[in-house]
Amino acid sequence: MATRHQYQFCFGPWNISEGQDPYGPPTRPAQTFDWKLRQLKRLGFDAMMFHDDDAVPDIDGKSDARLRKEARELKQKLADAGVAAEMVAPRLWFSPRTMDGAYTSNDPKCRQYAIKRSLRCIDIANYLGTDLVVLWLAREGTYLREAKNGRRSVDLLVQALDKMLAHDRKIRLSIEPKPNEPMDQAYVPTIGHALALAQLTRDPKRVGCLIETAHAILAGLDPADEIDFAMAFGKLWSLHLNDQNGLKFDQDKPFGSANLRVAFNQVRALERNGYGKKGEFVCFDVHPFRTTKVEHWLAHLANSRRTFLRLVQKARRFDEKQAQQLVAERNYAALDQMVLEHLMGK
Ligand code: XUL
Ligand code: MN
Repeated sequence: MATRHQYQFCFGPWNISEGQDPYGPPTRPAQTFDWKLRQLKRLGFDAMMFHDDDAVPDIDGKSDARLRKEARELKQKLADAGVAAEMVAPRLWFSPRTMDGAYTSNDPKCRQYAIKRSLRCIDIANYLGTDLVVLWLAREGTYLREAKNGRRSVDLLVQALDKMLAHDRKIRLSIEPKPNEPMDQAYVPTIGHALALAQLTRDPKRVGCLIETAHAILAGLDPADEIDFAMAFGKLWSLHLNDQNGLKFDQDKPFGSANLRVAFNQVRALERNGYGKKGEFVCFDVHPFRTTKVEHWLAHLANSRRTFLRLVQKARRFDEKQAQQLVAERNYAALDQMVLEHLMGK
């Protein structure tokens, strides 16, 4: 272990959310973007991540010139605040035109819209000074398998990625896999799928991935193994740490909230691979509990960052020599208890 470096932290405007769920309305009033930006800095974060329409609201109704103007104004605002833009992600799940999927929609006009919107998202990334575009392929899948042709969907995904790679020779695409929700079954459920898809594109070295803890757990995988796998390929370009209590709706709990040991092992994986050394950010895709009062509205972000930093200390102080000794003796019962004792502390 022992690659010691400072981590840089990030969240998105949507992570200071208002509490609505499929069964009920918001429980907190909306806050302005400027307020969120001030809180980000105050909490010790370094960067903000964006959906295209977080950066330029109502993007579909705006001309390219207007888009450029608003994105540049935002860039200035971020520079004044000393905050970097980490990435921009096209919101391809909200419009009526992405109801049946974006790049894999059965309607060619809708597919065209999705690609055009993605190219505009790349333009925004350029204006904001980041080369990273994140693709959460929210509706690329099916509610019923007979509705789409799986093989054709792979071809359509590759065609869409190729158009984005051709649009800008510097942009990097980070695929954020998720196995389900909103779809019953998604076409790109794991990091293995994302990296395999990258190989089919015109420029595989510019297609990488983003791991979200909750999404890996929803796929029945250990997020630490997903981190090691992606980093073995040099392809982990962003990270959404959070937590998830088993196979149910996407919970976006604070980091470590459901399973501290799983969180510890993610930090160990990041440490051993040197995540962050090339400027990658640790982002927390966490949400406040619906019950959260306005005065406690930022606790999930501050707590996730604190837990992460405490787990970095725990990872760095873990007695590797003793652990390796127990591994050599195949005494996994003692190793198991050693980890628990380490996490519980004195
Ligand atoms: C969805 C999710 C998104 C992406 C950004 O589950 O995690 O917020 O991270 O589009
Ligand atoms: Mn996410």
